Amino acid sequence: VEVTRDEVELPPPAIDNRLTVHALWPEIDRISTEQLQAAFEGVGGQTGWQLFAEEGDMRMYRREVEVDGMVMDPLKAMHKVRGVSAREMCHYFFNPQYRYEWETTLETMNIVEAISSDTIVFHQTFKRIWPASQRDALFWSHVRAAPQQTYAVTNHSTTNAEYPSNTGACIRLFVTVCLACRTAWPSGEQPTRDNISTSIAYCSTVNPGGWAPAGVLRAVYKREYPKFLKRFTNYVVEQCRGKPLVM
Ligand code: 16C
Repeated sequence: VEVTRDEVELPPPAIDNRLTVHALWPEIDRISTEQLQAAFEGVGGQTGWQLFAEEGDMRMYRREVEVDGMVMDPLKAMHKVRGVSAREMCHYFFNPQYRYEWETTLETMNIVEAISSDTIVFHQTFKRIWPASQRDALFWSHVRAAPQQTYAVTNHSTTNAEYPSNTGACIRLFVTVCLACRTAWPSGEQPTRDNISTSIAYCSTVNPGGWAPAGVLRAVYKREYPKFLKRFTNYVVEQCRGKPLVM
């Protein structure tokens, strides 16, 4: 069997055993499992999610949460994309070599620790939101396969003595993000680019880590989250065009 370069780099279908011996493994496994489970839970009825953006198949919901006057609104977005698989989606979201091409909030990205083929620790700085101070984040990122043609990437803040927080110009923010994707196609058929569709659930909670004006912050995320999800999904569709489908 000939394996193309792209296939080699795609997220592995099983957990990399270099991860399971790492000190972060119990936390990574627990949070990734919780996030993936919550990602596909509904948003209707008494769940408290309020719709704030809608375009085509994309819907974005938030819950208003403030702690000591700081906005920490959880976000949940649902989308559906045709012609690309869950594995391909997660490949482009996880892999640092593509990040500057779709991530518009980014100023810098550094790999702090490459733990395994499915787990990397990143340090990122973000564009400044006036009039707040610039932010940075230090987080692990883990990609995994799950039953029912599902792949998910979970990002969650961590600490590292070599990357202390709040020492320079940046205030450290805290994130928990999950991009969960599930691919379906008509029963009785083989999956192809023409008949697959991938359901996406993107969940994000950002704790700004220090003072930032609530009104500005809500206005920024209402604009930036839809922009991110549209741009990222279009980017993956473009990247996959004309390439063999990888499930
Ligand atoms: O999930 C996304 N990206 C991943 C790979 O980078 C990763 C990143 C998570 C960080 C999310 C926090 C981003 C804070 C950006 C603040 C600066 C925005 C400036 C834009 C204006 C020019 O999981 C995709 C992330 C899409 C982020 C959309 C923006 C969300 C803003 C939330 C409020 C942040 C509070 C900042 C306090 C000043």
